[in-house]
Amino acid sequence: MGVMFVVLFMGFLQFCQANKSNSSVNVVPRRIPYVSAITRWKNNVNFNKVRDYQKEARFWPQKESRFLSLFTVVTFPNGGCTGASGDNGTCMTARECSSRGGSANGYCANGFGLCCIFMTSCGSSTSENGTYFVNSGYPSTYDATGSCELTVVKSHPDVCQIRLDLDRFTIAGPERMNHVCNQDQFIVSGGNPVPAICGFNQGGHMYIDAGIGTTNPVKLTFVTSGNSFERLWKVKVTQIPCSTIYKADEGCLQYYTGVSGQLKSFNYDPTSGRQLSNQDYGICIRMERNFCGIQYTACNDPVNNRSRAFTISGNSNNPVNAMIGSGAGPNNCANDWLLVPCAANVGRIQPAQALCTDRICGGTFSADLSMQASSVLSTVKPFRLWFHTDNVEAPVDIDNRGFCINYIQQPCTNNVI
Ligand SMILES: [Ca+2]
Repeated sequence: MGVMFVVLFMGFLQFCQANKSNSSVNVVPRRIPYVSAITRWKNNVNFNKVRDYQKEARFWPQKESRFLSLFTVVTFPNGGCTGASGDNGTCMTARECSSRGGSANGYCANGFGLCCIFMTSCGSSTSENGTYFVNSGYPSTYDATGSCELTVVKSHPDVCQIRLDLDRFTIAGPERMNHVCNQDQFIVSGGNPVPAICGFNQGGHMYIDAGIGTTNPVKLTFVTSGNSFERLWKVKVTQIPCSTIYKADEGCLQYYTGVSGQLKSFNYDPTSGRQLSNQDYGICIRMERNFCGIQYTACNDPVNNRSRAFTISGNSNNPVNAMIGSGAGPNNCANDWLLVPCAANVGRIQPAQALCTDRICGGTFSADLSMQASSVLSTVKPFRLWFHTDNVEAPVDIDNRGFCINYIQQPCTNNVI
């Protein structure tokens, strides 16, 4: 009975210690199964986990191993967890969660820790990795005018990117004539230039360059104005240290990994989504090992008879051919375009196979001037696309949806190098 009490008591001390340090960046499991170091920690006298651990192991190796077997039972990592609600949080003690402004949402670490979720709204500031930025009144919708801002402060000077996951994102869309976001807008400031977006963007993401070292904070702002509209947003804010392998490549607003996937322009929806004006950004796809090319194909459009999965210029209420190149003629892409480096249609017959184009626009996805959609191959490395739109649509460009494109990387062979 006495041993049990000692085990539980020491376990409790260790549990507290495991959460003492702010380690949302480095999620190494903590194992601190020794006694005198804990006493030092308790008294707050020069406690240093690594140093003291090594000292203990050096002077009392047998004692060390004996206590290891007793105390490892309460070891738990102070890392990521999934709360009962499905949201992501950080595993910590109830006290620490409360003092850092989070809310406990289910257990983690076999019940020794609580999954602490950070959720905040207008007018606040956060330095917690994984904070959710939600509309006022969330999970109810918000229907009022105003400006709702979150200030994101780096959790550590080593953080150099911020990833935004648009888990919920419904605000008013762009106006009908020129597709400009002039009612509601989502604005990111303080990092690299990011185009303002609006409309429906659930499932989308953005990477914000936060600079190196201690820099000005990044600000996320939802501006809501104009007509009554049921707005809803929940943006997950993840802080990414420079040294991690999951950092996006430089200059990529969007960054995809994996051999295959799907890319969509903001506010894409085949039924009613309007392509946003004033866009200018890079979309990057990580080159997977042993893949040398990438093939793009317009997504299926389950709604329209003639696919609107790639409608960037022209009046897409009528069939519009693919347009290519950067000149100023009617079949060129001077204003709005998706840049696919040295794109060529898959299966094109020689000798034209060697020809390639860069900008694609119009109402059909193809690297040729054609009414027939085609898969398009690019072997320029790294794999990147650029999307650009100006601030004019009407009267030439009408009801364009933007793009939805599936990609699949192509293995290195004699034909794809
Ligand atoms: Ca335009």
